[in-house]
Amino acid sequence: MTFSQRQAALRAEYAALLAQKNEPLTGGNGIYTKYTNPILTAAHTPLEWRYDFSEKDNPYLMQRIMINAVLNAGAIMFDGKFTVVARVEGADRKSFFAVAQSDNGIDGWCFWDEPITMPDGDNAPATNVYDMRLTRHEDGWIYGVFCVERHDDTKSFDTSAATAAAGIARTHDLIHWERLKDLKSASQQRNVVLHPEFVNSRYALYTRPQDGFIDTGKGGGIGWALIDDITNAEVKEETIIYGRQYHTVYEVKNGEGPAPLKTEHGWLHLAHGVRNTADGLRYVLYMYLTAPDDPTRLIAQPGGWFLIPEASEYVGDVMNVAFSNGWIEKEGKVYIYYASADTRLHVATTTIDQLLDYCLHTPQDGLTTSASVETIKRLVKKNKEQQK
Ligand code: M1P
Repeated sequence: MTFSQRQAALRAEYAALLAQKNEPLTGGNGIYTKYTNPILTAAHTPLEWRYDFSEKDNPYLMQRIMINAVLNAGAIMFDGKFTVVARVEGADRKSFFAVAQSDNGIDGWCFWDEPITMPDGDNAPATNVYDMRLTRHEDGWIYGVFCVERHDDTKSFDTSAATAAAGIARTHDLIHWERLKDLKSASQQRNVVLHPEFVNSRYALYTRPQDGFIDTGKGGGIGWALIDDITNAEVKEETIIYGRQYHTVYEVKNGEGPAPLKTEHGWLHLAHGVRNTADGLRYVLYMYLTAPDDPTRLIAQPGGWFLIPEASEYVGDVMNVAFSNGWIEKEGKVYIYYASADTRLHVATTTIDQLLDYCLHTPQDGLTTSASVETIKRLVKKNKEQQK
C-alpha cells in the first residue's frame, strides 16, 4: 500500500467511525437506556494528534503518538451542543483534557482540533490531571475542578508515591482557562465538585478527603465545604454528607460524580462507590437525593448500585469500573456520561422524572441480609394483593 493509499484508508475508517449511529439497547432495567456503542474511544481522537502526515518524515505512516483511552468526562451544554471535556490518556500514561461535541448527545461526537492547554498558574507543575467536573456557576463562569497528581517528594525512594489535590480553573469558552490556586486542604483530595449555586453567599464544594493517594484511610466519604474566596480556595471546615459504610457498595470509597441536578423535589446526585473483591476494587455508580433548600440534607438513599459495567464494558485497562463525572439535563431528559473499565466513554439516557422515581421508590439498603429479604417479601406481598 502506498503512503497516499494508506492515508486515504485511515481517513475513510476514521470518517466511518465518527458517522456510526448509536442505537438504544433494548431490555434493561427501565431506569435508563444504554446504547450499542461507546460515544468516545481512543480511536475517536483526531488523526492529526497521532500521525505525522508528511510522507518525507513518516514514510511508513506510523502513529507517532499513541492514545490509550478516552474516559471520565465533565459535561455541559455549550453553544447549543452537548459538550464533554474528556480525560484523554496517552500511551505515556499522561492524561489531558479535550473537548468533544455532539448535536444530539448520543452519536456524532467529534473532538475539537487541539487538546486543552491547562496552565499551572501559581501552582507547582502537575505530573497528571484528570476527571474534570464542569460546573456552570451562578457567578457566570464555567468552572472545571479536577484531580492534580504530583510525585510525593517526601518519599523520594518510592517512585509510586503520589499526592492528589483539587485543581480549579475557569473559562468562558472552554479554550482559554484561568487557573486558580489549587484547593488548600489538610488532607489529599480527589473527586472535588463545585456546587452550581452560592450557599449563604459562599461557594460550596463536594470534597473527598483521603489520607493517602489511593487509600482514603481514616477519612473518606463525600464531604462538603464552604469556600470564602474561590481564587484562593481553602477547606476550613469539612462535614461528611455521605459516608462510607460496612457491606455496602461504597464500603471502601465513594466520591461525588458530576455537579448535582436541581429539581423541584431536591438535588439529584450521582456518585461512585467502591468495594473490595478477590479480584480487586469494584467501582459502581449510585444515586442519592438531597433537600431542595439544603444540598447537604439527605432525603432519599436508594440502596445498592444504580449502574455497573456490563458485558464488554467490563473489559479494559481497569476491569470492573464504572465511573461518571458528567451528565447533562435538557428539557427533562438526562444524558449520563459514564466510562467503563477506565477505557472508553458511554452515554445512558433517562429523565428527571425517572431518576426522582428511582431515588424516592428504590428501597434503602437495610444493611443486613434479613432486612433485604423482608424488603423483597414486602414487594411480593404488594404484587399478590395487586393480582387479587
Ligand atoms: O480506576 C477507577 C477510578 O479510580 C479513581 O477514583 P477514586 O479516587 O474514587 O479511587 C480515579 O483515579 C478515577 O479516575 C478512576 O476512574
